[in-house]
Amino acid sequence: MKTIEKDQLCQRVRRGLRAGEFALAFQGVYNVKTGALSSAEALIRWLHPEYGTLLPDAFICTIEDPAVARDMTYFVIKSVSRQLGQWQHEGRPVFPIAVNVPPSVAMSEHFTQHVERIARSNGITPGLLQIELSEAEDATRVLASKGLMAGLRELGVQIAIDDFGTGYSSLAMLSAMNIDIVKLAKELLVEVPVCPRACAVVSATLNLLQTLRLTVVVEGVETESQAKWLAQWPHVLTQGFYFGRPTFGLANLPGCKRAPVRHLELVSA
Ligand code: G
Ligand code: MN
Repeated sequence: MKTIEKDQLCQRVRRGLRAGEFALAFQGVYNVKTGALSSAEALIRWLHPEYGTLLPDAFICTIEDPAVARDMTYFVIKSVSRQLGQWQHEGRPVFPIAVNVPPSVAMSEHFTQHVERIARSNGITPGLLQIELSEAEDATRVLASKGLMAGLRELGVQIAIDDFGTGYSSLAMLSAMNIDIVKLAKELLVEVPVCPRACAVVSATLNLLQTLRLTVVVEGVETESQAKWLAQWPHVLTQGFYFGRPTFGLANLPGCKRAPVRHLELVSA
């Protein structure tokens, strides 16, 4: 995309964020064996006045712009916190929700304080938020930032590495002590369980992550045969079309009425 066009799209996205044109879809994360809901991921959608509902592919290139990255991330954190606060206020069982945060935003000044303030002002404990770091080059720098990680961990915020196994994500990241969750890239699962080589890659990775006692979410689970194969690792969590597609509104999330799986401290505003 030419620079001028991209600048215009960036400005249009920021205007759309202010104008309420963006909304969140939620996709559940389920225990592979029991099917119980464990958490969810917030996925942004643009309800474009002319083009209808747009998936991130259509506008995610704008996230390279620091202002878009900041505005979009805080929009998502605020919206998730508000919906969880409302959900909890209605007396429903709450569960953690993951937000995708570009490493540059996670490393920006006062990020931890902003997360805490947004959560508490909506009446939820910050521990209900999970931060997903995409497999970008600078994710490693976030993990190496002791001050940032300590601050987030004190709040009870869990850190996930997204799309593990593709792009910039490396095995070296796993030796960082401060990751809680690893999300396996959906690309790894495409030929499972049909192709023995694909199965060997996933199986070795799951064994390693189990040894490290990390929570694992396998993404892109689309078929029953994939789910059955993954159930060899009974603690594995899964996210994908087989268990549930992204849906608007927490109430439409399959299995949400049977949460919670975890007991978290409930706080008031
Ligand atoms: O990079 P990240 O893991 O955040 O991307 C999640 C994206 O993957 C979402 O846009 C979601 O719609 C998509 N997705 C979720 N489940 C599946 C699935 O089972 N198969 C495929 N192909 N895509 C999925
Ligand atoms: Mn993600």
